[in-house]
Amino acid sequence: MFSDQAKIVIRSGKGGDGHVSFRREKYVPDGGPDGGDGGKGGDVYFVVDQSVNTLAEYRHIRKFSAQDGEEGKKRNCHGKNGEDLILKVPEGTVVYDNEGKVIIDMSGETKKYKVLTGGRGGLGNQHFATSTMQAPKYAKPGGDSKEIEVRLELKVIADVGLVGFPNVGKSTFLSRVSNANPKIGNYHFTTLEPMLGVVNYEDVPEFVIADIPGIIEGASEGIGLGIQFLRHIERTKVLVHFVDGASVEGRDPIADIKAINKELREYDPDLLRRPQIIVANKMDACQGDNIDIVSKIKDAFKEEGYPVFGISAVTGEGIRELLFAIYDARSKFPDDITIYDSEVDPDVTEIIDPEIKVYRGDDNVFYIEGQRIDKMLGYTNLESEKGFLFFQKFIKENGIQKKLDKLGIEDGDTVDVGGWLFEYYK
Ligand SMILES: Nc1nc2c(ncn2[C@@H]2O[C@H](COP(=O)(O)OP(=O)(O)OP(=O)(O)O)[C@@H](O)[C@H]2O)c(=O)[nH]1
Ligand SMILES: [Mg+2]
Repeated sequence: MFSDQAKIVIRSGKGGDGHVSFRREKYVPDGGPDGGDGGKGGDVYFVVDQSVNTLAEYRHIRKFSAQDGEEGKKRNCHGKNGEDLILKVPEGTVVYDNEGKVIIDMSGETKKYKVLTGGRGGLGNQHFATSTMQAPKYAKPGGDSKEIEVRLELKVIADVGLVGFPNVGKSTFLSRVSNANPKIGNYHFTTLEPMLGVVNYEDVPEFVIADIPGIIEGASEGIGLGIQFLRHIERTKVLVHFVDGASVEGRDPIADIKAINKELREYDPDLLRRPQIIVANKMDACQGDNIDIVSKIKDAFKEEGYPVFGISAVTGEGIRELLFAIYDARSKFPDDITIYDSEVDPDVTEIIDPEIKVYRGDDNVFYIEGQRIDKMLGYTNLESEKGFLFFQKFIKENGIQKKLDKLGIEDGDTVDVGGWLFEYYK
């Protein structure tokens, strides 16, 4: 199992209901309303945490919920707010909705993002006393919680990606030049998961290298481990392409380079547009025809103009020079990485009826208009408690409430509903 993808369900907390109660005091036969407000439901956040490197913790648990708000209580007591849910993810995690649209890319400046807002706490009946309605038996229910399924995908952010056939010495190189400690073995697909390392080698400046599992012909059709790991190098600036210069397994390095580049192109033609450095590894084991393999590769790729280096990851030959060349190629690249734009905001409920318009006017009044609104007002008496209740429900169920929230409405603001003016209270 690989820990770079996970599907989870997230849920914000429901708002606590407002409470209906009346003061009971000695000698006071009919106390006024004293029902407290419900607490707000918890929000759901994604937060980048440098100590988290994989999405492993999201593979075993499927559902993550923020806490619900508590109901309001007697004597004007406010219910407790639900606790927020903080989901820690590694930098470079992209969050998608279940249609594959990007919700947020946790990269670059984005370190914390609120995906779902908890329901508002409902107002207790203490707020609803008016001169004509002194004993309101009505309190507002808490705002709904929201539950969605999301897919998390980690697209590692490294400066440099190592690509190549299995067993050519990519991991040996990474272990030699960085702090990483990858598994090395004389067999194919020793590396099963991408690994990052920070270069720590003599006087070479630091940069980050990603070692990914080996690629073989047909990987783009799913052969071997497939090309799914290429997403980890989508955002790298330089590709370092390893081949076995000594042909230990009898392979032809030039044919191998062509084969891997074909797979890269199938995955994303952009990958071939970035700087690529060819490394003929295992030079310590070169014999016969392979001794001048570096110049042979250079000749074969004259057109592409790839720089070619002969090294030995085992003896260290050629490594320092190679690292400086990689560092130079990387430095020429601007420092910004691809950051995916958000395409959807699951926090906003779409207004069900496209005819209903909700907007904030220049006069700072919030307007709710449309044929259906006029119709609703036609059969609803807003001055009666029942009518008002119905109206509240209508606003909520049609997504208008959420839209008002998103527009930044606050207590005391004026709302114009089809010509009727209200003061807004949540
Ligand atoms: N002679 C020689 N052997 C090497 C050199 N570099 C790596 N090897 C050997 O080649 C084998 C494969 O090395 P790895 O680093 O695991 O290769 P890899 O490319 O990461 O392989 P996968 O993870 O399977 O894709 C191991 O037995 C290494 O000891 C080298 O420079 N010279
Ligand atoms: Mg490896």
